[in-house]
Amino acid sequence: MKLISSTASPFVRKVRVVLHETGQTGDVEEIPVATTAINTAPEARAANPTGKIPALIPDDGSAIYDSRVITRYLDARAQAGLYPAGDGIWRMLTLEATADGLLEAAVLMVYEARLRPEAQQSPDWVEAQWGKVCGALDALNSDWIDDLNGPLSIGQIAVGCALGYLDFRHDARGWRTGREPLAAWYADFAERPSMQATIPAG
Ligand SMILES: N[C@@H](CCC(=O)N[C@@H](CS)C(=O)NCC(=O)O)C(=O)O
Repeated sequence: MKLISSTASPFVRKVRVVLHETGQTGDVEEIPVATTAINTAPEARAANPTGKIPALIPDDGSAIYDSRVITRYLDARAQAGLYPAGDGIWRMLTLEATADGLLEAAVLMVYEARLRPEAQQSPDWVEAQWGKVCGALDALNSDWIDDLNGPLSIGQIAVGCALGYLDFRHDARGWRTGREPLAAWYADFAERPSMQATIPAG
């Protein structure tokens, strides 16, 4: 299998952590690309019509995207149990969506600063995105700690990668302040070998 990837992308990181946690790193050849919302790498466009990464190309050549689909595919392939059976799946997918929603807002903030000419940037829009990040952080801190402390799951991996991205790109915002339970959970989770092996760079 081939993974269209980047060491800076938190969505790719979710996939890379799942590969580590499920013992599948040796089954994947990573194809690193430099792609942005306004300058799409040809490999990303060829694998995903929206040009976004990650995209996974299994050996039969049919691409799978986005990160949520890829992680579920890899979990099924390894029968790893990162997604619960039965009704628990809905709460798990909601946790994953909370982390991904946080990430989407955090990534858009970076695009605004890096990709849009300074005169066109909107501080109000950036703060509105940060408001979404904070909403997700507050929910994780108050409603999801028991789930985060349960058996390893896709929800934990998604939240771990989201918080890692805040440290990587938005460290000055101080997301831990007033969210001690979430900060304590992340301090432990970040020590997992899968997280240490996928620390973002670039
Ligand atoms: N919902 C997608 C989001 C992926 C995404 O936004 N990836 C970013 C990199 S972190 C990207 O490819 N950006 C380029 C673009 O927006 O065209 C997923 O979970 O895979």
